Amino acid sequence: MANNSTSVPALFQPLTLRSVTLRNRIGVSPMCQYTAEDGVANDWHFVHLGSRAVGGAGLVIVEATAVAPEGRITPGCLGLWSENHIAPLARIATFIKQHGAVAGIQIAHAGRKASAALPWNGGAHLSEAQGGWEIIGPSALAFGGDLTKVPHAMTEADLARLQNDFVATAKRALTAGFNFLELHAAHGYLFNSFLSPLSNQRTDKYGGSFENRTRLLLDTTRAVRQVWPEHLPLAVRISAIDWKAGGWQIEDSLALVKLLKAEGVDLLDCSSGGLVPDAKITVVPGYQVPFAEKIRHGANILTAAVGFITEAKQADDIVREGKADVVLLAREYLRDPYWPAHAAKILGHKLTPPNQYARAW
Ligand code: 531
Repeated sequence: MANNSTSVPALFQPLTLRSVTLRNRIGVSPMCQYTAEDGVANDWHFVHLGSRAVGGAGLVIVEATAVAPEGRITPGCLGLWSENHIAPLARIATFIKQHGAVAGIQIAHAGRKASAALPWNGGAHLSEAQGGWEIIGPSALAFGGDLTKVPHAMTEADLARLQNDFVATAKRALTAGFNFLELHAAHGYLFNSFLSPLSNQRTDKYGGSFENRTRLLLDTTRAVRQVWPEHLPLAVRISAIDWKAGGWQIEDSLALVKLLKAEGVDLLDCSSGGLVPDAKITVVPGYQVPFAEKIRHGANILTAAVGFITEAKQADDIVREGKADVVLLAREYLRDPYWPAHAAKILGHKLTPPNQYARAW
């Protein structure tokens, strides 16, 4: 098949976000590696992320990277709360870009889900004696299950500090050379826990009404947008629904996303769940794609679909049918760093391999 714009599969068509062009619609979803020390990236992160750029991804997003030490999910999570964190991330961002991908980073605060053990050590909350720390959240309500610690309800001073931490971290991400920034507002972490009435029982201007529960995320997005350059794209990941009666629903997401768009958010990364341990989720292939589709059409914004996307045709259909603009692969990318090359073959498309691999692709 001729390699021109009419015959290039939707999955392999470029996408321009502000001044940045993704060579295709395939992204590496931010995936925790639990392998940092004091938040500092190392050779594991370099190889993990670098090999996926070499493998043909259009976008490589560095895992949830904490804006403050107490915002890490586990002691092994990445951070960017100090100048010392910049250099090893800069090496990674440079390599990703050298190999033709957009270098993204997701910045995050884990809120009441912070201070947990590594997953391969059980993932339960760690006491201070075990190397854990005090946690914060909207209200003094524990997540539940193995995450039994009760967060300290944030004061106005804590909220101001949090916003400053996001702004300072966004600036450091820019210094490190990233050209795509994502705010993590999903999966029950700090922003998500403010959004949902199940975790936010505040009675001040950050709790109660929809307007109050969305205030922290919207104020922080506005502050970050002011320091994140106009020519670079900003994304937000949300949990489109809590999968729980009385919780955050898709209509809430639509209303929030319209407001985020007005603050200069370019791409909405649509996940779900993670807010409460007893959510009833039916996980089937592409189970979150309908959220990306509803938000794309209902809020008129570019979306990324994530969650159980594994097959080339499935991914191509999502983009071609206008359900999402980008597909983010997570677990499938842990199995196959060369997924784009394999998908291209299946879809009858020719990728330009790196020179070093040209005789094999
Ligand atoms: C998986 C997850 C997906 C959907 C809901 C809850 C959890 N995650 C996401 C993570 C870390 C570990 C597992 C993050 O978002 C940082």
